Parts: sequence; structure tokens; C-alpha cells
Amino acid sequence: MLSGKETIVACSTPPGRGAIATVRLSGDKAISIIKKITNHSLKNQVSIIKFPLEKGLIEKCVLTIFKAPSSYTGEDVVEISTHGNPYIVEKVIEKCLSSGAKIAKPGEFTLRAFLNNKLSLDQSEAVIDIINANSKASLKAAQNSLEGGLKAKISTVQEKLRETRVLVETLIDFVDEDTNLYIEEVINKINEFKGFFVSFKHDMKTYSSISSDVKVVVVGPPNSGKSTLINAIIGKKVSIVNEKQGTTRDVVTSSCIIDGVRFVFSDTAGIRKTSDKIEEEGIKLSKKAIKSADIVIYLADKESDFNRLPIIKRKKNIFVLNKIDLCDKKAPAGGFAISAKTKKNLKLLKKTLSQSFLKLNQEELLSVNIRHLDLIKQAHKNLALISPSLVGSNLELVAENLRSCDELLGEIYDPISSDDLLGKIFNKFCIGK
Ligand SMILES: Nc1nc2c(ncn2[C@@H]2O[C@H](COP(=O)(O)OP(=O)(O)OP(=O)(O)O)[C@@H](O)[C@H]2O)c(=O)[nH]1
Ligand SMILES: [Mg+2]
Repeated sequence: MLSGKETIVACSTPPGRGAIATVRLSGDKAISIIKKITNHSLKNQVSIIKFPLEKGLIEKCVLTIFKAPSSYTGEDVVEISTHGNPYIVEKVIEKCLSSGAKIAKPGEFTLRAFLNNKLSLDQSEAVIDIINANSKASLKAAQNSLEGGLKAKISTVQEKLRETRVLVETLIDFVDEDTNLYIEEVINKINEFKGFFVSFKHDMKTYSSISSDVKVVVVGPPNSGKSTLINAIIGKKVSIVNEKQGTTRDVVTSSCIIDGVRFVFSDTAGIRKTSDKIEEEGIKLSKKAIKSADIVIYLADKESDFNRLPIIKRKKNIFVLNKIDLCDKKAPAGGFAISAKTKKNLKLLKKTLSQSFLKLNQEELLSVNIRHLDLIKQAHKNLALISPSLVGSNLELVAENLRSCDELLGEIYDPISSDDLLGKIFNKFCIGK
């Protein structure tokens, strides 16, 4: 979907009626088109002009000019602010079209900003994230990425990577010399880098959870109080609670913001052996939900019940014993003993949920998406292929894997341009952005 050279036009404010609507033009002819329509000399950056909508109908609007390259797109941009009436907007756009502009595709203004090197690809993605952010943390993360934070973080990893690449490339040229000592150094450097990469990958996953919503799945045996707990956290009745086992059959999701981070909770069917076909389907969904969760809360009445639950070790798991209002229970290691009914210790559990993210410095939060995570995963795969024996036996292959790792990370902000990829990214935008 590479953008052409034409001057594009679209309304950049939401459709419907409002105080103000802004139509935006971008391209070489943006200024001359408005001059032609309004007969105005447009000498000032901001002016009030009379815009002829149709015969006998004029709209007084505010015109703002941003000259290339000091504009959002890097091209000449004119913004026309009118009263927020869809009829006026339609007529302004019609006039621009009949004077030589083309209607903008979704995301085309930002695509032009990218193509004109005003924004890197990760920064362009951060623009959508700013529009879509629905919590303080996700907004902060998107703003930091728009300011270039993600690229800076990736560049730090690439710098380390390149130090190792230089050493390997130099050694490849040392054909006849005793290289054992240097080989040892490369092995140490690669190990050091692998360790660094693991924590980098972990950080990026955490950032990704914040950028979207943090997914928390509550699983446990039937009747352990999963639905009661979620209702208590959300603060309203979103799931049916009943003393009958197997009350929840489907995955029920609901969301709330805790300390500026948005969490989406999934209530699931209690996990047990059952001959009931519908309940069995529900249990399958519970197990599937665990896989996509950022945090899993395992909720049970007694500690031995945890052994019967499907636990994925690499997840962030929180073990919680419920119903301490009925009898005293000792909190499981690193977990909590609570009463979902009386809300005892609920604050502690909520604090743990938000703290798992908020202990991250707000200034360092970054907006990370699946595309970034996938590239990081592929880069990690290339790195993992470099064993000490490979370093000893095939430095060319080591160099090749390091180069791929470097390139994959670079694709996060500077893709080896593919129309298809850009289409996928910019189509997610709304028209006018
Ligand atoms: N005393 C006491 N009862 C509780 C507590 N939490 C839940 N219950 C009761 O336990 C029963 C089951 O609660 P639910 O929240 O429906 O349990 P569930 O885990 O969602 O059950 P399923 O959906 O069937 O898997 C209800 O009668 C609740 O009132 C608690 O902290 N203390
Ligand atoms: Mg339930």
C-alpha cells in the first residue's frame, strides 16, 4: 500500500456533530488547492478564511499551515477547522477533491510520516497505541515509544550484539594463528549476551502485557470461589455465584483498572473430571485460557487441590487459598490466603497484581506489540543456535546467526520494506490519521 505523491485529504476528527471538525490535507498541492478554492493569499501560518462550500453557502474556518518538512507527514499540510457539522465536512472534502486532492486511505498520513522519515515504524505503531490506550500505563507506554524509547532499547541490545559480531568477524580472518584464547572470549561474550537477551525478552513481554490489557485467568476446582473472587475484584456482579459445583461453564471476561493498569479477568469453569459434556467443553476452554494469560491465579479451598490443576511453570502464577472466613488457613508459599466473600486480604492480592507491573519505572514503559515480540522471538532463536561447540567449529555460522539476530531486531523500527507489512500495520489506523 505504498503511498503515492498525490495530495490527500480526510477528516481527522471523529465523525458526527461536535464543537469543531478538522479536515486535513497533505502533499505538494495542499496549499495551492486551498488558495484556489478560497482565493486567499494564505500568507500567515494561521488565518481565518471564508471557505465557499457551495453556491450561496460559506463557512468561516480556521486554517493552519504546516510547511514541509516541519509537519506531521513531512509534506505541506493544511488543517481546516470548521464547525463540527458532517454536512460542512462533506462539502469541504468535496471541494478539495474537485480541486485535485485524493481521499486519504486509513493511516495514510502516518504512512507518509514513516516514508518521509518523520517516524520510524515502531513510532508509527505507537501512534495507534496512543489512540487506543485505555489506561494510564498503556498511554504512558505508547508515549514513551513515540518519543523513540523502543528504538533506543533495541539499539542497546544491538550495540552489545555488534561488539560480539566484530570479535567473531575478526577471528574469521585469523586463519593461521592460535585462536583458542579468543574463542574462549567469544564463548564468554555469547553467554553474557544470551543472559542479557533473556532478561530483555522478559521485559519486552511485560511491556507487551501493559500495552494491551493484562490478562488474568482465575482457575481452580469447582466451588473454590473463582466467580466470587472476580466479582469482588471488579466490584460488581459479572459472574453467577452458586453453591452448586460447575456453575460457571463458559469463560466470562470482565475488566477493571487497578493503579492505572487495565486488567481483563477471565472467570473459568472449575476443573475436575466430569461426564457432563457441556462442563467438559468449559474445562477445555479453562485450560486454553491459561495458555494465553499473562497472570494465572490458582484458587483453591485447600493446598492439596493445587496438585490437580494444570500448572504452566513459566507463567506468572499466583496461588491463593480461599474461604479463610470459615477456618484459618496458612498462605501457600509466595501466595495468599483470602476470603473472597468477606474481602479479607483482597487488597493485598490486588496490590500484587498491579505491583507486578508498576514496579517497572513509568518512564521506561514501552508500547510493544505481537509483531515486535515475534521478531524478538526469532532473534532469540538465532542466538540460541550458537552453542560453545559451534563457536569452536564454525565461526562463519556463528557470524551468520549473529547477523540474522541483529537484522531481526532492526526490523522492529526499520523494516526491510514490504508493502504487505506496511499495509497490515497502517490499515489498523482510522481514516484521517
Ligand atoms: N464462606 C465463604 N464462601 C465462599 C467464599 N467464596 C465463595 N464462597 C461460596 O462458595 C460457593 C461457590 O462460589 P463460586 O464463586 O460460585 O465458586 P466457583 O469457583 O466460581 O465455582 P464454579 O463456577 O462452579 O467452578 C458459593 O456458595 C459462594 O458463596 C468465601 O470466601 N467464603
Ligand atoms: Mg464460577
